[in-house]
Amino acid sequence: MNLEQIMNGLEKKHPGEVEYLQAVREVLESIEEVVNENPQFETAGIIDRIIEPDRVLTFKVPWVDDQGKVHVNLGYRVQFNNALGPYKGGLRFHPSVNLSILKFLGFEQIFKNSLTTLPIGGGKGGSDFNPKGKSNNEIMRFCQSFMLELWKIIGPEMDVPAGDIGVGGKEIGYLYGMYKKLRGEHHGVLTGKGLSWGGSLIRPEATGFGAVYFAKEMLATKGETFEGKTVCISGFGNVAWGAAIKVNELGGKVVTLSGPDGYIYDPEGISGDKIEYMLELRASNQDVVQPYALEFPEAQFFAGKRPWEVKCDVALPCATQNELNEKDALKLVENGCYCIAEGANMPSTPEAVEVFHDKKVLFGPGKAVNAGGVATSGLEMSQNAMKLNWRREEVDERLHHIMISIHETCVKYGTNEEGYIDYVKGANVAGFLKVANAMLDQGII
Ligand code: NDP
Ligand code: 2IT
Repeated sequence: MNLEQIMNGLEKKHPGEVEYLQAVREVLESIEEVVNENPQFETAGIIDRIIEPDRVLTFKVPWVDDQGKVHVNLGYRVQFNNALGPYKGGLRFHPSVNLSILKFLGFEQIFKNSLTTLPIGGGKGGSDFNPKGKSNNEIMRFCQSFMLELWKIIGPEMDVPAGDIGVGGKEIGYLYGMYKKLRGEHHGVLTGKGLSWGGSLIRPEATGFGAVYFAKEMLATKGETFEGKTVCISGFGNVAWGAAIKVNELGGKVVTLSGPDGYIYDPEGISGDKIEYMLELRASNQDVVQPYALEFPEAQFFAGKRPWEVKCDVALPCATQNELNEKDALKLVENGCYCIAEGANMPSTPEAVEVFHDKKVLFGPGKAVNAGGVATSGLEMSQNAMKLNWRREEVDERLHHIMISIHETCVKYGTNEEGYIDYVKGANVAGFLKVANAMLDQGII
């Protein structure tokens, strides 16, 4: 496999799709060896086929605001690869959304979903719609208009969307309502549904819980636990919230959270009511964390900065892509942080990942660490298919086992001769092999 030739070709075909090209390069770099050892992959054109999505749907989403003004946003669904099962992956509503970001997320999702042990392929979608400051009625009208196009290409055995940034339980409800009306059927076409109409217990917490279960396994390789550890978290969304709850449960102390406006440092620890306050901040749709420091005066707000300058043992980036750069990575390690587990998708830049690997600290990439969210979506699909609901403990136990199993897989495929675990390599190689072998079995399609 000639990596540079493949990347040059891809750059020519998709100029400027920075995030997508970044994600493809990262995966190809770590699977190069295993591809070269398996000439059957080359013969079947696996790499050329896996790096391009099966199809991309782009559509316009017109909607009317509360003042009667018409707006038009762009909607997308990227169906990347369905070798292992129906396309599966979230919908992101954020003004930064473009095709490159959704292709990067869809590509990552293939390998993440493969790691979960469940039969799900990879996809992603979303819109450049900005939910910030919108009323519930505006969000509802937008979701309904979005679904008027999306419903044509999704279905419980075809493509099963879920939430991501800007898409939580409320949006899934509006999307599901419109789908049900159009299709005239009540089935598990979206995950993250409300509990009384097909949702699974633990799904809202699952990504954050899963990330902390994974980090717990990482710490265990050093004979350590979360007990007494200081933890920096970024973001204040769904993933950050779940992670903060679980870190507290395991005896750790969360001292930061962040938003686009800056970060909060709370030396007394973000626990109990303070975690629930995060939900209020998110629900306000205002995109700011500063009010936390007014509500809890022991906390400080640092405008326009990221939390990576705060001394900690464990860092959990849970906001968005490329939010932790080389300088941040050096600062974290210099301050004694030795375990970084990515709750978000690709939050660390390639240069930051290089720092973590050079300094031989524990570094878990998003596609392994945050796989608990989609894994629990998979469990929601199973419950929908069986038309029953598992108990909270049952879902949590399955999630916990899945995260332990993903960690074991990463260790198996990522441990080098010196005993250092390269979790990036482990996750990419294991995720890839399963999909590549399924593609071989299914012929050139
Ligand atoms: P939420 O919308 O609940 O929260 C996202 C957080 O990131 C918010 O704090 C948000 O603030 C912030 N954020 C988003 N974009 C930017 C940006 N460009 N710059 C700075 N901050 C930003 O989303 P989730 O918690 O669901 O998602 C967080 C991360 O976890 C994402 O990378 C997502 O892909 C990933 N993830 C989510 C899963 C899930 O099940 N929800 C599963 C696996 C991964 P704001 O909105 O104000 O900009
Ligand atoms: O990035 C992700 O894995 C998600 N946003 C969750 C996807 C899902 O289908 O639950």
